[in-house]
Amino acid sequence: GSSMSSDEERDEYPDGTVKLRNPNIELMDQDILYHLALGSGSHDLQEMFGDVKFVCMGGTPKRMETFAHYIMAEIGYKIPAGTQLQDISAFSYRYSMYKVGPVLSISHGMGVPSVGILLHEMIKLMYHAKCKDPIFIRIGTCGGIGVEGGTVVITEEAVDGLLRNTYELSVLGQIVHRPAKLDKRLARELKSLADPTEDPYETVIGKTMCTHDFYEGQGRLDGAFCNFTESDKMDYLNKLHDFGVVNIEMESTIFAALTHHAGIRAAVVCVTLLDRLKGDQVNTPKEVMNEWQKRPQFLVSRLIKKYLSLG
Ligand code: R2B
Ligand code: URA
Repeated sequence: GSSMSSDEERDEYPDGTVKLRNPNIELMDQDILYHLALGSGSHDLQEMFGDVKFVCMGGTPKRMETFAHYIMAEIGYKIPAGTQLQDISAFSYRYSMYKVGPVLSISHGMGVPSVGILLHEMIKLMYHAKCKDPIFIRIGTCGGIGVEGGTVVITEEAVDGLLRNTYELSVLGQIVHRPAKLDKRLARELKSLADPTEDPYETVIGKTMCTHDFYEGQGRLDGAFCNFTESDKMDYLNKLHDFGVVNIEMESTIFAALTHHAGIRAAVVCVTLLDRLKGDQVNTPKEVMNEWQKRPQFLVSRLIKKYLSLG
């Protein structure tokens, strides 16, 4: 897009539409987006989604429904009187998707495989709908490292469990690596929208570690299994801390890698549910956690409003 700096090469058509790096798709007479309950043959995807500018994703259907209603009020979007926001992907029974004008709010489930399937289909949806310069943002939860519960963390770089800035998968029996790059400028812009005097919590920017497991994979002592000691755990978490890792979650590497590969600007904004240097169990009261989960939404809403008023 026009706002790209030259050092971050991304593949994108000059008009801002999303490039599919797969020659097979345009040769197919229709493309079924199975997990979204949508298809290029059964739906007019350009008519339905052509105006989308922001694709917001988060783990749970409830949070993303709440975000859809919140952003609707924030941007002053009106739906016809007497109608309600509908879950567009209800009949997939997999993900929930809400559309509020230029904003999509979609649940992605837990972990790399779940968000990966969704990303393939969302990137293809952007392509079929001919969306221009869409921005993808993950609004999530995470465990913090050395920050208080309720802190908002913007990811500057996603790393895997071996601290590599990459997404690794096997394809046809071979290991493939994709750089887990996020848009640094977008991350800084989000940080600039935090309000250190008004927001009663901190917003920080740092590295995010993405794991394939919540328990052993995140160095927890409280899973069904544990073959390491408390001091092994603390050595590891301290090493992460020294490396600049501020939070741990389960989707950021693939989210960064697939959006980057598709030439889509993307950001990850999560709220910490606890400080992993102090414990493993998530024991904050539900009401408090629900309040905390709105914090990334506030930040992303400020970004969306800023971009929409720029026209
Ligand atoms: C954060 O929270 C979930 C695990 O509890 C997972 O989806 C993640 O990244
Ligand atoms: N999500 C994670 O992946 N880890 C945590 O510790 C909390 C939420």
